[in-house]
Amino acid sequence: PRFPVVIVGAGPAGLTIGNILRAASIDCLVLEVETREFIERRPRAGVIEEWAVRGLEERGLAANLLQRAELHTQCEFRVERERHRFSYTELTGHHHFVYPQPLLVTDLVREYADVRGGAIRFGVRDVQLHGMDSDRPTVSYTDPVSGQRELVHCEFVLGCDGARGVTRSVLPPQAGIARQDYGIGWLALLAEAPPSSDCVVFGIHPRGFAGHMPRSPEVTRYYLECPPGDDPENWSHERVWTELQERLAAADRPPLTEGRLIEKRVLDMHNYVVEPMVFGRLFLAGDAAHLTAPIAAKGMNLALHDAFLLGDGLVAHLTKGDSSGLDGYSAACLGRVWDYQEFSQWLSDVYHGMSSGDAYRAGTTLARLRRLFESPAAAASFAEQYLGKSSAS
Ligand code: RFL
Repeated sequence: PRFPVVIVGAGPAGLTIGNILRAASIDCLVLEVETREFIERRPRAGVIEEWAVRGLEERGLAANLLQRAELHTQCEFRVERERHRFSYTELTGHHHFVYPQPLLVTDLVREYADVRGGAIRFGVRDVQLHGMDSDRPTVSYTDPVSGQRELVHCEFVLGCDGARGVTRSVLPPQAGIARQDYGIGWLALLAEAPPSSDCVVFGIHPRGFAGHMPRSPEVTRYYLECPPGDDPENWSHERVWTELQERLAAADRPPLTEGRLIEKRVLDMHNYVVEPMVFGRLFLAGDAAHLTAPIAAKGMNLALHDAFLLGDGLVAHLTKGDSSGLDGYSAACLGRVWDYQEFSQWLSDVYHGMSSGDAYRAGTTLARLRRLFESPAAAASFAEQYLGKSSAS
């Protein structure tokens, strides 16, 4: 078979690009290693920035999101049992949307496969790329039903297969990959419990960072800083709730509402950036190209940003012969990527300074927080970065 574009990975990046291509009647094939049921349920991100929602809306992909997402206008820091509200919408006029990633993926896959008639294969095995530095690239994979190897001829391959995918592995050894490791773990939890506050809460505590993120009226995401590589089995129900109660405590608030833990995973906080994001006919997008630890909730937003630029660039190239978008793709993405990486690093220092065991870092962390609460200029700068650059490019 022959498709102008093969997309490896049906996450937010791959599916958004597929939808943009189908809207321009360009044929593409999406190859996904998991089943459809699995990707429609995989819990992950929740926070989507305003410009990203606008970008989805302009491409006809935000109808359910706009009906069902919650709007967030403020967050709260809890430090030394005191609460500090931070109303970023008051400062900027902008807000966050909260819409669980599985719901967005469900919307995108329905629109792509069932409405726009895009081709997609689930459960494929052993995807391999060939000839990315030629003008006749091919992609091969094992079909899960027949067990046969299939070979697809194409013009472009899009590596949208996330942090653990295979497409990045065909980059030549001289490709630049910048890496950074915080040496910190986060226990990522989903609790069957209503949120205990109307907004995101950050607990900055000598025992370690803790986060509270409302996801829906029934489900709340929590994070607990832990050693990197820690075993989730070390974290019993009792231990999790004791630590959350302590690290998120505020003198004037009742204890958190507890509930059954339905997800418990340890994430090692690390980052990488592939630069440039293009190798011959292979274009990387989303987590395949750059990972930001979920510290600042930026990963899916960056994936969507790449997807808009790459989708639009491919449409211009394939329908009008205008390759300016594709030529400028990597540089246009990396501006935002590095901006968000830097913010994530700044925020990591704030979240983890108190628990670093280093009195000097603890002191500078408290100074940063005081500046944020007391200086309008510092507050405005934080709000701008927390919300993400508002223009879509
Ligand atoms: P995805 O979503 O990982 O999708 C990649 C897809 O490729 C498939 N795949 C393959 N397919 C074929 N062949 C192979 N060899 C393949 N290998 C993998 C995978 O099955 C999958 O379906 O990448 P994409 O599209 O780049 O999207 C990136 C986002 O998913 C990611 O950045 C966010 O989830 C990060 N993130 C957050 N981002 C935000 O913007 N806001 C948040 O609030 C936020 N919270 C989070 C997060 C990530 C988290 N985890 C689990 C790391 C919270 C958590 C806990």
